[in-house]
Amino acid sequence: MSPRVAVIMGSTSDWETMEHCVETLKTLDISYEVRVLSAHRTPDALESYVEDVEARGAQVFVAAAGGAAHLAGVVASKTLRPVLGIPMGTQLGGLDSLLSTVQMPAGIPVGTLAIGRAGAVNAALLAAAVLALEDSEVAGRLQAFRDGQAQKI
Ligand code: RP5
Repeated sequence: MSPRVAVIMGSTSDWETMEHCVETLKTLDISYEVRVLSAHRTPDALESYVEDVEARGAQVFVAAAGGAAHLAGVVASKTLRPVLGIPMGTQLGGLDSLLSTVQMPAGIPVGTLAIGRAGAVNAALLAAAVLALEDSEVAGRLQAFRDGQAQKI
């Protein structure tokens, strides 16, 4: 099955947070692919991957990075698909990553979520909402997720 959501993180050290994104995509039965690629350590591989996974059907990108976090912005520069950025809380409580991800200059947007686990979960839910615009089955599963959440409170 081709991945509808491409999840990219800058380091394996981001996985502890990003597994919450993947778990949420699994809960919603949305196909995904995960890669560790860095805007500064593997820039050529990152560019190739964005092109390749988009050609294979990815509709939404999720990009997570910490520190001087330019990963989401670089991904966004290479695709017209929506890019959701998640700041990792590795240093300075994640404020460095938050500002690096959210403060994109006008012209290349990154939809930035909260720092850490909340952002990871919400990126999956927001990706689902994008897909749900043209997929009523995903919309139904997203509604069921919301209903279940309301029951649990
Ligand atoms: C970023 O630097 C990664 O996204 C990670 O959040 C941070 C630290 O990476 P490691 O030094 O743990 O590989 O590029």
